[in-house]
Amino acid sequence: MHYISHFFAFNVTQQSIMEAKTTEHDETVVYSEEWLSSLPKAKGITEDNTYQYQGFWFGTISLQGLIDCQQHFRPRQNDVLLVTAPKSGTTWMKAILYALLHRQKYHPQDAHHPLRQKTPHQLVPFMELTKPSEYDSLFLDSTSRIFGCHFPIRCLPKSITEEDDDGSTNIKIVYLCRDIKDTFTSLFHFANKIGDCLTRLHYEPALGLRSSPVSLEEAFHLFCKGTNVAGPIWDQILEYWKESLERPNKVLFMRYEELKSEPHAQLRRLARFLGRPFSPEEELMEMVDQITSLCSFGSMSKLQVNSTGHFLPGVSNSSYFRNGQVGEGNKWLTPEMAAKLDQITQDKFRGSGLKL
Ligand code: PAP
Repeated sequence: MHYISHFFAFNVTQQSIMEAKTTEHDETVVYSEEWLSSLPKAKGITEDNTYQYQGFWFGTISLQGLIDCQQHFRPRQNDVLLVTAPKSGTTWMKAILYALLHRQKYHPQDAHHPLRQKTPHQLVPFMELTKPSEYDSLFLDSTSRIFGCHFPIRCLPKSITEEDDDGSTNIKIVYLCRDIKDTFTSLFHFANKIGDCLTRLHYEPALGLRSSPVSLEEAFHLFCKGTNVAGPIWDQILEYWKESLERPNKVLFMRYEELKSEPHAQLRRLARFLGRPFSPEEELMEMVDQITSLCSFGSMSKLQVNSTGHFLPGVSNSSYFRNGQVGEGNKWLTPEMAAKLDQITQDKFRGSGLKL
């Protein structure tokens, strides 16, 4: 058994990444208050407390979901796992994946398309929020199970990361990241929406979510320290980047900004990776454009299901749709904050070939 639980937030080296890839998960861990209290603990941004496990920081719910996943998840052929750091475009990519993989059954222009009735988070559940007993039952009417999560690659069970003997892979991983300053800005706003919402609803803080607003300065400090969910964000991104270079058939590395600037090209790239390229007939009937339109910010954010209610107790669905712009970080951060994030990003990614 090998743990990397005391990994230092700003110290991911090439060697540690290689080590992490061989990390064995402790099958005997039992999620409990006692076990939590054995882990390093720190303030989070969206959570009151986060806990460090295998080198990354998690809220209580995500940690419970992770342990369940490590111990009970068994992949099936055609499964897809979407991984993101929080606020990198998860909701958007969930919608795209759902529309793409179900396009035969549900035409994107269908007025009763599931994406017009349910939030992307209901159709593509977070692994963090899914009980082992639901791994199959949530997908009874579907051949493809699509899950989302914020788990670092080193934390995924081998059943997900390893390939079959013949080199084929039974679960594909789509990794989406976003400009770090924009991700932070989005996270900061989201954290304060949660605070708002919880106070309004007098919601019991059962999910461990923040119960009061956080200042820009404090959120920034915690983000740089890396004690937010799936933080340090740079380490999560870097590990998936390296894996995508080593195993391009297993991990597809995507960027929010590219999805914005060239949605059609990125959608085709995604479809090819998933083994579901658009046929000439589909191209002719402009299926790519129809999926892009259905999943666009303008279309999704206006739907009643996304602008009212809450799929997660105490968190309004509308808080997943702020404005979906590129470059917001430069508007909200002071020049010093922006420069600091740029510097950390540059230092962390140096030599990796990755630029964000
Ligand atoms: P999550 O990781 O907690 O699920 P996530 O969906 O990644 O959250 O973050 C929401 C962000 O994605 C918001 O960004 P913003 O705060 O900068 O506005 C949200 O607006 C954006 N977003 C949601 N849906 C879309 C979409 N269809 N197109 C573009 N951006 C979107």
